[in-house]
Order: sequence, then structure tokens, then C-alpha cells
Amino acid sequence: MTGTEIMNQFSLKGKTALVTGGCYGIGFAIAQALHAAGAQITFCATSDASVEKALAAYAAEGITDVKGYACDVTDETAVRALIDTIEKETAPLDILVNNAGIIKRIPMCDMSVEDFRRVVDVDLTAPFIVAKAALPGMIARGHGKIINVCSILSELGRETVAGYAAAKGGLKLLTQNICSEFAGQNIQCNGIGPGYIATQQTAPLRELQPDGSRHPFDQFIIGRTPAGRWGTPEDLMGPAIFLASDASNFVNGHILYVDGGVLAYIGKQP
Ligand code: NAP
Ligand code: GCO
Repeated sequence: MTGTEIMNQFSLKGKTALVTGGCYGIGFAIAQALHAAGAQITFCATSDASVEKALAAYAAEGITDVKGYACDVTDETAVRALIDTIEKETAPLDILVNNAGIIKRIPMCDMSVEDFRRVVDVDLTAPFIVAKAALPGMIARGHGKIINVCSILSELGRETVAGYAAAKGGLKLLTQNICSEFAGQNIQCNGIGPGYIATQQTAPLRELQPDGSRHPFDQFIIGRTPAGRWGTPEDLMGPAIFLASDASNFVNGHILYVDGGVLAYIGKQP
């Protein structure tokens, strides 16, 4: 291969992507990255208000050809309609990024089963619903890329996040299962497993204390991360382009952890 051909493997020119929850935080950064690599971007969020706000944020970044839709990813009928609309209004989907997610931090014995179910519904069942809706078209066209946004909590547990860790652990295995079932049809399904990333979702863990000092959890994460810092949404950009592009055509069922080394590290010695 020539140098140009090698670098062209990373291009997403002519591809269409759906990023669920691509309004801000990690989803927004991934959408920006796929757009920069040449893809046409679509995204969904929970409400028209979220979509409008996000469209303004994309425009502020100079991205005006993005399309946003209000769609609850846990609603199978709405998701099927969303995929149909995208395929009619934009183009058939080449890339799906299951990014939408929620967390509820509640000690397990205080957590209601409804709260547990809602987290699993959004973080695990919804990626199944959206992938199930996107796969038949991908199979018919002979190619497709699915990226599931997992977490280091796909591998580790911690206090107060029973629903989230159960869902993200399940999402890792759903990723492997989609690979197992559809790799033969040239579908690559991989996960990105962010470590602790500074977004709205983790803002409560970084709030300054009344005396101006850092939140104890913030200090804990800095100490637990060999890189010595929180990740940023931008840290997910390169990995997302890689997993969405032809450069990763033989990478399948893999979870690419983007965690500053957390999973490699036993913790600081005393
Ligand atoms: P975030 O800032 O809270 O953004 C979550 C996005 O998901 C929002 O756009 C939200 O839409 C959307 N969403 C939530 N429920 C939805 C639903 N039922 N239907 C459609 N959209 C829905 O989260 P983030 O921190 O960027 O995280 C993004 C993903 O990365 C999540 O899956 C999260 O679990 C995962 N993750 C995050 C971290 C981290 O440290 N931040 C680490 C590992 C993994 P609205 O704007 O309409 O609410
Ligand atoms: C928490 C955090 C995590 C992160 C992330 C870690 O309360 O422990 O919110 O769940 O969001 O998923 O990778």
C-alpha cells in the first residue's frame, strides 16, 4: 500500500453516522471527530430542547450539516422510526455509536428496582434496540461499524453504581456477541471504554469543597490514574475515528480502554 492509501484507511468520507446522545460531553466529541474525518453526522437526544441546544453547539464549531432528532433510545418503535428517517433524509447508516447513557449513584441497598431497571434500560437494553434496528440495513449493504461506549466499570466495580456497572459489564458482552454473530457479514462491533472523563455526568464528583479544596473523589481519581489527570472528551476522538474507519476492519469484539492507564494499575504504593 502507498502512504496515501494507508492514511486513507482512516477517512470517513461518504459515510453516515448516528451518535446517540451526541449533544455534549463524550457523544459530542465523538461526533465532531467523525465529522472531521469526513462523515455525515446525525445524532439523537431526549428532547427537542436538547437537540436545538446541540445544533447551536455544533454550529459554534462550524458544523452546520449535522441533523439532530429527539428520540428516547429505550423506545423500540421510536428508534425504528429514527433509523428509517435518517436513511430517508440523509443516507443509509454506515456507523452507529451507542453513546447515550445515564448513571444513578445510590448505595445498592437503598436503590429501588425501578432505578436499577432504568439504568440498565438506557445503558444496556437501548444499545441492543438501536443495533437491532441498524443491523439489517448494514448486513444488506455488506458493511457496518458499531461502537458501544462502555466504561472501565465494564471491568471493575465500585460503591453506589450497581445498575451502571451491571449495564456496562453487559454492554461489553453484548459487543462481543454482536461481533460473534455478524462478523461474517463484515460488521465490526467494538467498544470504547472511557476512564474518568470530565463531563456533565461526572461533574458532581469534581465539585469544589466549601473550603475551596478538591472533592475527595477528584483526588482519588487523580491518584488512581497513572496519567495523573481526568480524561477529556477530546481523548476519545482518535479512538472513535479508528474504530469507525477501515483502519480497524480486522478489529472486532474488542473494548478499547481510553483510561490513562487505570486498568493497568494496582494503585499507588503507600
Ligand atoms: P452526558 O454528558 O451525561 O451525556 C449523555 C447523553 O446521553 C446526553 O446527550 C443525553 O441526552 C443522552 N441520553 C441519555 N438518556 C437518553 C435516552 N434515553 N435517549 C436518548 N438520549 C439519551 O454523558 P457523558 O459523560 O458524555 O457520557 C456519554 C457516554 O459515555 C455514556 O454512555 C456514559 O455512561 C459513558 N461514559 C462516561 C464516562 C465519564 O467519565 N464521563 C466514562 C465512561 C463511560 P439529553 O441531552 O437529552 O439529556
Ligand atoms: C462513577 C462515574 C463512572 C464514570 C465512568 C468510569 O460514578 O463512578 O460516573 O461511572 O462515568 O463510567 O469509566
